[in-house]
Amino acid sequence: MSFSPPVDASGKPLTSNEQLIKWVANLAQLTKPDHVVWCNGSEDEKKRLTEEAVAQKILEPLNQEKLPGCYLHRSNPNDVARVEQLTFICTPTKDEAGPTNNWMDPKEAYAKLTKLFDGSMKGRTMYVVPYIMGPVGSKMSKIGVELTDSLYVVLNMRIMTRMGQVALDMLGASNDFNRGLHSTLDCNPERRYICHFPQDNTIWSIGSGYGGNVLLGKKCLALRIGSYLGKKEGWLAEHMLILGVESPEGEMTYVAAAFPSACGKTNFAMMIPPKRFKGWKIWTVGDDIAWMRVGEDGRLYAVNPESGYFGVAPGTSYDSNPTAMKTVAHDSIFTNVARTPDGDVWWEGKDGPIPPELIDWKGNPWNPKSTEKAAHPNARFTAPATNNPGLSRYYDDPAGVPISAIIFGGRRASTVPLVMQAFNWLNGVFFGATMGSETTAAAAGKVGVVRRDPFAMLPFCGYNMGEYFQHWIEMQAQITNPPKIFMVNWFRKDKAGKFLWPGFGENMRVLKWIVDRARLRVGGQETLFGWVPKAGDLDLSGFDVPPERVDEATAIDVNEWKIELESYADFFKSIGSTMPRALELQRDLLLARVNAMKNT
Ligand code: OXD
Ligand code: MN
Repeated sequence: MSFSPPVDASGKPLTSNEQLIKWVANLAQLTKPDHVVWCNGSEDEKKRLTEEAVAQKILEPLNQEKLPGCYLHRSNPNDVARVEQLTFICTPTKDEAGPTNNWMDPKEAYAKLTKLFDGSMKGRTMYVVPYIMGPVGSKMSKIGVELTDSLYVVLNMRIMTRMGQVALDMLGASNDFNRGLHSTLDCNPERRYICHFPQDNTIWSIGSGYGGNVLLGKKCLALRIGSYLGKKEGWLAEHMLILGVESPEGEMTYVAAAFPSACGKTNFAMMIPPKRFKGWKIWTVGDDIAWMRVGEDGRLYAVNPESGYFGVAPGTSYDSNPTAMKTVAHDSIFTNVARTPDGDVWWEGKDGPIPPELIDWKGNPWNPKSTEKAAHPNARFTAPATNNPGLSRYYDDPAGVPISAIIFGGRRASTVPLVMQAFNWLNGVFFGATMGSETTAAAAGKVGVVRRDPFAMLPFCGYNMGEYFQHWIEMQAQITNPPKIFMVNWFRKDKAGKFLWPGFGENMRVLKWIVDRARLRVGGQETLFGWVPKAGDLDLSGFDVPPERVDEATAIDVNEWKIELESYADFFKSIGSTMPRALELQRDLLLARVNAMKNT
């Protein structure tokens, strides 16, 4: 095998970056592929690789009239989701990874995985996938190169990142790139590891072919390594959507929001305001990840490092998210959805009647009497951002968009009001650090148990969680013109267990209050825990929910909050010695106030 500088299919050199070429050569020597193919990201290359994927039965063409440019992939049934128990942060000491991460000694991890990678690509092709996370040419962007033996990964990375020559050009001769190595190996959970080496800006992933385990730009680089780099370099890598709210007068306000999985982040990022909000428009900048830096004007600016959506298909419909349905209608890859006899896709919660016969996600015949789901609950679509009819025209802006409000949310049946604004930055960090969500029937274990998921980053923070909290606290010194911080809860229930708030497009009413608060032009009611809208502050015109229910959704119950605050004690303790005192004192102060109130 030759390791001379790479050329593309037409013989044109792709790069002369010696460090990169040497690194690829070393890993090719280890993994021993039959061929090494450097990807340039061109349309021709996409066509050729897609044809190869079809020939190898990695992709199945769908009905090209109904879904032009769309393909179906069925993963190994043992490989359908991120594997948190097999995801490791490999830092010199365990304390650097902290109590919320699995830790492995870097020497041990390299030794163990080197054995597994040895010869892992024999008989296969190694694809060299250079990519940019973030807009081309932005100082907020980062470059990665993923070496993979999976065509599925290449074609997904092509959608999810700015991939190919553009990344090599931006990298130039620099050695500053994330080094990613991935092999599907034999897709055996016994030999599956997702290892991050933050100090080396390196990710090694083996034994899986699915989503967040293998599309290394996404959770691995943009969040785990990204959060580590953010701490080191003074910025924030967050599990947040970014959207722009445009008023009928053309005023634009940008908001970033963190919600744990299954709380409707993609829906919120693509929201269609209800009829009452004629002339209002929501523009999507991103649906999953935000990288935020302080600009010269002291404001926080955000870019979406991704260039596509890797969204959960089940539950997505013209009813719940018409924008997403339009976005996935062409040039998209569907993973583990069901297929109709005429080559359309289907999943539970899609519009229209349930088809009488389908091929399920495992490739078996399915009918409505079948006891198993037709689509896997974590079935996904991979769609280019540019397909989104509501894509912000600033989504690709190297400067990012200025953030006026940050929202933290969770799924809570009680206690947490529909919306509440923090008094100040530290109080907002406290909101983020204490975020929680109730387990649903979809997950194994007891239903309705609150799980703490600070900043929705529990599985994605690449270093010690207490130090991450501290980093958020310290960022205040840099952000002289900070966004306002809010907490929301669309999922509060009444005593009969019914949702008090309809959610979806109606969330625009809450968003409008948030925008108006951020712009200091609407009232609010001070409570012990933050500002909430008082009667008349929320725009409820044309709303068919009775006002008493809105009052119930926005109410603060001091007794519930006492239990809530007390419940933080164990969680804070579990963070250990890095838990910032400032956040513990926030809790103590609130509890003291609650107790004082109860005694009066
Ligand atoms: C995702 C996740 O896939 O958060 O975005 O799990
Ligand atoms: Mn996510």
